[in-house]
Amino acid sequence: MSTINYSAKEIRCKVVYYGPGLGGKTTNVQAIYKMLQPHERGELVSLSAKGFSTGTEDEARKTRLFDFMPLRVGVMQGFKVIMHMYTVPGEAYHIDTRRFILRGVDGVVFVVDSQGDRLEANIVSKENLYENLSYYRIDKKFFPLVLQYNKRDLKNISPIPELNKVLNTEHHPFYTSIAVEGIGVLETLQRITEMVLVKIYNDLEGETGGNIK
Ligand SMILES: Nc1nc2c(ncn2[C@@H]2O[C@H](COP(=O)(O)OP(=O)(O)OP(=O)(O)O)[C@@H](O)[C@H]2O)c(=O)[nH]1
Ligand SMILES: [Mg+2]
Repeated sequence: MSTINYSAKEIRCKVVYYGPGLGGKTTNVQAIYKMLQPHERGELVSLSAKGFSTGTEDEARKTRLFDFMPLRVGVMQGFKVIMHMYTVPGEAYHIDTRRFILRGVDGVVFVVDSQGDRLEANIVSKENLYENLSYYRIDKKFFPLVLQYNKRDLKNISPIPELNKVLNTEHHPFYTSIAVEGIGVLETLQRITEMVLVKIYNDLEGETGGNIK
């Protein structure tokens, strides 16, 4: 849920990058961190398995709690808008952490791992997202959600129409990406930002009868 601070003239909102383990959520946030100027974003805090894991490099990369980065996304009706970006740990067993991170969410980017052998993991993760949105009584019909079909550089990927058929029956906006190269990352971010801002604006207008100031 976005918060509005009238004296500071500031709106804060929350976007969560969701999806199966090792799909590319953290890579998205890292790419955004690199591509934006320091005055557009704060520091990136990553709580990964590094230091806890004795396994492979991928094991060490896995998000243990979350990644967090604040972004300055612009001004709306004279209010400065700050977006708090989070990623969840995609690994199936982090079920409680994912629910906790979703609390108060304003929008979600669902990062799909396009590899054919990850289809089932994508489906399970999307179902888990919907369960958690229901838990917070979020009406999925009006909720800002963007899909990102990631890892399009790999050979063993499913075609987009196939992915859409299985993972996007609700016709959410979708983007293709190669997050490791920063391709498609800012486009995805821009779209979810627009959708969240429109939703906040409409909600505020509803609450204030059109008199947001
Ligand atoms: N080839 C390729 N690899 C990618 C791409 N995006 C991410 N990766 C790789 O996929 C692996 C996992 O990426 P992460 O960003 O850590 O995945 P995650 O979704 O945050 O994973 P969890 O934290 O476990 O949920 C890393 O080795 C990345 O370099 C991509 O577009 N193409
Ligand atoms: Mg991660």
